[in-house]
Amino acid sequence: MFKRVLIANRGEIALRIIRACRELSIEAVCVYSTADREAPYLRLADRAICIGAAPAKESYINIARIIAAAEIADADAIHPGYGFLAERADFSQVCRDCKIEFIGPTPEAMGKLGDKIACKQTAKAARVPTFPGSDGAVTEEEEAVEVAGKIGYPVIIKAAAGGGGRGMRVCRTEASLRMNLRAASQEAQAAFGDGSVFIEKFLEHARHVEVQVLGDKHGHAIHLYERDCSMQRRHQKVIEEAPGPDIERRKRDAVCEAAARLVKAANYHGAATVEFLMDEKQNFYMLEVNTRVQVEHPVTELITGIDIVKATIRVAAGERLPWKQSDIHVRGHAMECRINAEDPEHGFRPSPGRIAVFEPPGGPGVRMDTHAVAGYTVPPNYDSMIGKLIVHADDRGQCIDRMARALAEFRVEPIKTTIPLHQRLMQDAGFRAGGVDIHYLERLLK
Ligand code: MV4
Repeated sequence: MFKRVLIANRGEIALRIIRACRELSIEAVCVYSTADREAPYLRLADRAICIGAAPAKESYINIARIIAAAEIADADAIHPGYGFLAERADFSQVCRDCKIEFIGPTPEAMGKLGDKIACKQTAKAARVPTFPGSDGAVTEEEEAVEVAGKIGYPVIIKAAAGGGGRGMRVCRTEASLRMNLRAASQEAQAAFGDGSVFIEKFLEHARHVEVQVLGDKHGHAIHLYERDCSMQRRHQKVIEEAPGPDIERRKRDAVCEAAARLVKAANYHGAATVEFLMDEKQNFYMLEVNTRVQVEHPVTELITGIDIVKATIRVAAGERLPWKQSDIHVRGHAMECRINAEDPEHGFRPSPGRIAVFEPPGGPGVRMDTHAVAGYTVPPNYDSMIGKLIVHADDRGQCIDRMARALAEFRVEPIKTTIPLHQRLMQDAGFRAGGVDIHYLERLLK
């Protein structure tokens, strides 16, 4: 096992990784930017090293500074968390070159799954369902028109290098496809340095269902069942839950087994999430793979009892996953509300600043993953998420009631947060019924 791990992240996930290291008797070294200098979680690390100024380019995504900090601290490994450098194959490669273990996939596995076109090809070869569409990138307008004619409109143009919904265009007619193709490619080239685009059948009323997977370095991979993340706004998830509401047993086993097959085919180790869209008949189509621990991993931890962050450290150190697939069971229902320092009353504008009152909820079945405390100042430089409220109960109805109870206990003042939005959603009939689609929240907020 590692002696010392450097955490190349900040905020709640840095704290989550510190806690995992503690329980594994590993020393935790944090890095921080000047904007996070006073953050209280840094005191829970064995050591904290300042790596630069507030802009992420000068600190949290600056590979040279992260590696320098790891060398200074003599860390054996680096945990990237999510965001920042977590899905950068070049960073995984630099870690390898510097003989520091990257706690995550190899650059080769990221290449197979992180690029959307490559991932779709890997998926097809592993008999994982994908949307019908172009085989690989389309460059010629006539080729795109031919493919669209075959699969039928509407179609969607996607950037191979895009993510989180950037670089997508829905085309409902041939004229629109012809109009959008070159613009989409130019936009992708400007945004990602890669102009490759592909097209596929567009699904109108979809749910976002994703499968948590873990792989080790010995060719073993298991899934930890699915999460439903359909409650989202502008590609930012708002609520995640597990298991997915009302998914038929057979469909669910099929999608979860497909996800495990896919990561096995890529010789993947570490945590991954395979994203799918699910149609009204509960058919699944793979979208993309996230090659990291995700924000919403705690809901899966609560229903399976598995510590996913500890598992990522153990498999990176070469340990075998101690579970067979048949050891994994789902118990009850879990839900996560992302608490953002944003004002839902005013277009979700960021609301950074000093938190004078911070009284998080507690009691049975309540977990709070946050780095915030009373007196903490939310810096304006990063993501606005200040914590996650996660609850577990015997079934979905009780889980929602428990979440409503926990939200009612929660006091954060004077900054604005998404707590009132979550309170409203816990009383919303459509949400309570279960199975909302990915456009539900945007419709509700109109
Ligand atoms: C789609 C789709 C419908 N049909 N692909 C958005 C983010 C990116 N990961 C893929 N996305 C979508 N791909 C086909 N063929 C609809 C979306 C989509 C979406 C997906 C998941 C969660 C939220 C979304 C919001 C809008 C569109």
